[in-house]
Amino acid sequence: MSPTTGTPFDTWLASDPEVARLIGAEAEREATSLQLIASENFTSPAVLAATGSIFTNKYAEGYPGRRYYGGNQVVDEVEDLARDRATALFGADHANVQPHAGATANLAVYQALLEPGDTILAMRLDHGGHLTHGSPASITSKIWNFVSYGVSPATDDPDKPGEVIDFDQVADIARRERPKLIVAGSTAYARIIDPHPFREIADSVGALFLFDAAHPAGLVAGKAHPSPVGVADVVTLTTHKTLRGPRGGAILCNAEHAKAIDQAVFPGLQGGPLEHAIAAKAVAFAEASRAEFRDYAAAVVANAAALAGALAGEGFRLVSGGTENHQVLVDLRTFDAELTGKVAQEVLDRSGITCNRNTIPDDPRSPFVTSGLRLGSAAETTAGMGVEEMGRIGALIGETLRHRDDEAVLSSVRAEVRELCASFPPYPTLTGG
Ligand code: DSN
Repeated sequence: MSPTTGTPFDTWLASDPEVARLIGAEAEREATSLQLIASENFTSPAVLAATGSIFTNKYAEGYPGRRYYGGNQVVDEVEDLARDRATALFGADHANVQPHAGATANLAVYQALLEPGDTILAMRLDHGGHLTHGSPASITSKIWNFVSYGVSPATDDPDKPGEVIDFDQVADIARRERPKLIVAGSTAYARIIDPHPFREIADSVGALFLFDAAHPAGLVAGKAHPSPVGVADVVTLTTHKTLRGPRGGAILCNAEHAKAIDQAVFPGLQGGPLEHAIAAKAVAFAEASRAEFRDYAAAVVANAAALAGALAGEGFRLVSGGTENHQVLVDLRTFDAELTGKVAQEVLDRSGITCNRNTIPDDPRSPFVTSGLRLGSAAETTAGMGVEEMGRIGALIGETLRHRDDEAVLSSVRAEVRELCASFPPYPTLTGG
């Protein structure tokens, strides 16, 4: 049953049975398999409703009170609401809620603060950085000069396993390269990122400091992680990962950079804002300001730790020895030297366990193949799973990968996954589950 069942969407979609069928099929997939991609979540029905609202009809180039088209009285109210809720939630001076994605938000910040050719110091992609942190495949590396820092080497000491951001290295490279901007943040890093050492290093070389909080935004909002707001000059986020809102981005900054950031987003980079997504961002910011969201953020972290513990028990090596956020980064090589991330992802998919392959620090395999898997607890925590279920999921992952050529085992795991998911439907109020 689709999450739109019983809502007006269901009636409206009757005119397009093909798309209606696909929405139903995706709803079925999401409800009957485990969603462990660290950058995904299940939004609330309210976020879904706002995303599907008639704000999608309206052109609104510009900002509240300064639009290029008429008829924006209501849109102005909704965008102001989203901005006010974002600044209140994160304690920021200014919010721009128009970026279509986290990647666009980062591009806008570079454009606002830098000149083409300026040097940016950011995290290495193969150590957990993002494409917009200077990947050769990204436009960012064609416009700006990126230099990168990484994590420390892995050790055999369980008390100091390494693979954490090496601040001595960050400081050394900053002194040598004199970047105009230092970027903190990652897509595959299971530890808390403390903004303060980055601030000190940035100040020591006269650099600006961007904290890309795409992944931990919800953990920051839910007070499970330290806030970079007020420490970094600018903070970018995505609204759809741990923050549990609609797909999109946002930028928070101090008053000094507000005008430049706004101009960089529009007209610098984007045209008309997606006001239906902005309405949904407003809903998500309000939801994340409630007391329950703090419980949620704490549960996300506890669940990731439980999943990490279960996976370690199955014989997997965990990059950095464990987790302090919503992610677990698994090195498959100790479990099975022949097993690649690509094969593991595909086999787990067949068992109903959805995750993504990921490079691990200094991965000998290509980014398309990889030696690692990235898993996340944000979505299934929303569905109501707890540490007990995470233990069961860790065991199911071990069983699947240990017997990956045995169809009977894969079918039996698939059945167990269905049973587990049936007890934790992501949209119980809409599907009657
Ligand atoms: N694709 C996002 C992630 O999975 O982390 C980053 O852009």
